[in-house]
Amino acid sequence: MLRNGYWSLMCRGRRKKIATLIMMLILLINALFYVSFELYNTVKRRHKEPWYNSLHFDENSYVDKTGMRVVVGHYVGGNIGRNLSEEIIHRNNYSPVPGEGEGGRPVMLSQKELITARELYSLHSYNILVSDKISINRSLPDVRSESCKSIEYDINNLPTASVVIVFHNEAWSTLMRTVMSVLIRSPEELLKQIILVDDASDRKYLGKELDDAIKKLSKVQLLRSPERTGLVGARLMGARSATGDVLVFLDAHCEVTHGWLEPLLDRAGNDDVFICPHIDLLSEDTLAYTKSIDAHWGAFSWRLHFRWLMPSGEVMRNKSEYPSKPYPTPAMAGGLFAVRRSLFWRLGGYDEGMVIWGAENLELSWRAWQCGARVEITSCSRVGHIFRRHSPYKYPGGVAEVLNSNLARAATVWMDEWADFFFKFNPSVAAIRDRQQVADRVVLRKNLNCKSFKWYLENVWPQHFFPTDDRWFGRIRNDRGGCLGVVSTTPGLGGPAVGIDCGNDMDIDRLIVYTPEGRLMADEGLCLEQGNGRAVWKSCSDRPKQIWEQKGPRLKTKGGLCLTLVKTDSKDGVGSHLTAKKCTNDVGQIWHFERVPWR
Ligand code: LR7
Ligand code: MN
Repeated sequence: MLRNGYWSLMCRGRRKKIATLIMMLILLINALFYVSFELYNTVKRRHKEPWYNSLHFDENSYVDKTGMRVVVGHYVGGNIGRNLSEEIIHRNNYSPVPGEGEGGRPVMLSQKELITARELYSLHSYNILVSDKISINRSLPDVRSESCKSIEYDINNLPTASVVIVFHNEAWSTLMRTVMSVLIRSPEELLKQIILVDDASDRKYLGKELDDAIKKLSKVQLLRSPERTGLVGARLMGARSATGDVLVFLDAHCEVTHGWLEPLLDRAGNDDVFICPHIDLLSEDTLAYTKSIDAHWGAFSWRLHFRWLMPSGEVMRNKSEYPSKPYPTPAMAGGLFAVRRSLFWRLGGYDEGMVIWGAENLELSWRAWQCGARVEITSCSRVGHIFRRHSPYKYPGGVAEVLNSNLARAATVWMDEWADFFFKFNPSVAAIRDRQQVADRVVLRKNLNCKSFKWYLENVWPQHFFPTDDRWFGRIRNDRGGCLGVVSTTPGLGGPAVGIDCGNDMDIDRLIVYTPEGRLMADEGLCLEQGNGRAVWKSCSDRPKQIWEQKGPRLKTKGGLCLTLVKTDSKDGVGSHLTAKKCTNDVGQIWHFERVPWR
C-alpha cells in the first residue's frame, strides 16, 4: 500500500524530480568549485606569506576590538592547583614531541589531553601540557620588519650583556626554553652570562635536577634566594652579581627571536635609556608565537594599572617614517628591558621595599624619566612572552596588601599632587600609606635632582587623561537624572555611552576630566565621541568628533549639535543613550557640572 503510493508519487512527479536532481547537481558542482577555489587561495597565500601573518591577535587578553589597547594586570593570586597530587606538582614532565611547536606554530591537543591540560592549568596559568611537548630548542619565526633585518651592527663595538632571569615555581620547560632561546640566539661575544635567580621556589624539579641541568650549560649560573622576596629582590640579587656592561632582564617564560639582542645593546650603550624589546605573544593555550600590534606604548590608568595604549600622533608619524628607530614610552611593562649596568645603579637600582609583584615597573619608569633618563621600545628586538590572566603563585600577606603597598610606595615618592589624587580615590591604598618607609627613596630623588611629576605628564605623556589644575574635574549630571560615565566590564574597552547612576564623590567611574580643548575624558583614556547616531566612549585621540564645547549648560559638537540624554521610560535617565541632536529646550540637553576636588 505504502509502496504503491510512493511509486505513484514518484511517477507523477518524474519530471519535477529530474529537474530537482539537475538543480542539486548544479549546486554540488558550484560548491565543489568554490571549495577548490578557496583551497587554491589558501595554498597560494601560504606560499606568499609566512603562516603567522594570517594569525589574529588574541583579542581577549591583549587587544580590544578597535585593535588598540591591551589589558594586563588583573591578578588573582593564590590560585594553586587544589586537587593535584604532590607527585604531579613536583615532577618535571618535559617530554618533547618532534616537530611540535616548531616555527612558533600552535600545538593542538587531543580531546583527552585537553581534559588533563585543563586540570593542570592552575599550576602555571598556562597550558603546561603543550609547553612540555615543545622542544626547549624550538625554532621561531623572524617577525622583524625588513628595515630591522637590514641593519648591520658592529658587534665588536657593542657592550656585553648579563641576562637576568628570576623565577618562582616556574615550569621546567618554559624556564629552560627561555634560557635556551637566549643561548642559541645571542652572539657568543655579546653574551657575558645568564644569571638565573630562584626566588625560593618549592617545586622539587627546580632543586637538584635544575642544578645538574644548569651545570651542563656554559655561561649560565643559578643563584638562590633563601627567602621569597619577590621579583624586585630577586632581580637585585641577580644584578649585583652581574659583570656585563648591560643588564638585560627577562621573565622566566619568554622566548627571544633571531637578532633580539643587538638592537637592545646598541641603544643601551648610550647610558641614558631603559630600552625594551617589542613584546610579542606566546599563546597561553597553544604557545603559538604571535606578533602583537606595532602601535603601542605603555602607560597607566587612574588606579595605576599598567596599560598598553595607542602612542601619540607624533610617535606614530615617526614610527612610520623610521620604523627601526626606538621610540619613547611613558612606562614600561616591567619584565623585559635592557639598561647599562652603571646607569641602573646610578639611578638607584630598584626600590627594595617593593615585595613580590607589581608597581616596580611604574616606579622605574617614572624614576628614569624624571631623573634624566628615558624609557624606549625598539621594534627591532622581538621577544615572546606568555601573558597570563591569573597569577599562579601565592602572595604572602595577600594580593591586595602586596600590590597596594608597592603602589603606595611608588606614588608617594614620585607622583607629587597626583599621589594625593591616587590616594583620595583609592582609600584602601591610602590606609596603608603611612606604613611605608620611603625616606631613602625620597632622598634618592632629591640627590638625583629629579624633575616633578607635572613635568613628566606635560613632557613625556602630554596625551594623558589625568586631572590637572587647568582641567575641570567632577561629575556631569543630566537634568533628566543620570550622569556621564563609562559602563564596561573590560577596562578601557569603551562602547556606547548611556546615562549612569550618579553615585557619590568617590566613584571614580563617574568622574570626568573636561579639558580646555573640549575633551570629555574618563579613566582608562576614554573620550566621549559622537559616533554615527549614538555617542560612544572611545580611545582619546585628536578626532574633532571628540570635541564638546560648553555653552552655558549645554555641550555642543563642532557642528553645533547638543549632547542629549535621550528620553526613555527610565525615570532617572539611567541606561538611556546619549547622542548629539539639534539643540532644543529638551531637558536631556541640560548638564550640571558638579566640580569634585581632585586632590
Ligand atoms: O614573588 C615572585 N618572585 C618572582 O621571581 C613573583 C614573580 N617572580 C618572577 C616570575 O617567576 C616571573 O619570571 O617574576 C617574573 C614576573 O612575574 P610574572 O610573570 O608573574 O609577571 P607578569 O608578566 O604577569 O607581569 C608584568 O608586571 C610585573 C609587575 O611586577 C613585572 O614587571 C613583570 O616582569 C611583568 N612582565 C612583563 O612585563 C612581560 C610583558 C607583559 C606585560 C605587560
Ligand atoms: Mn610574565
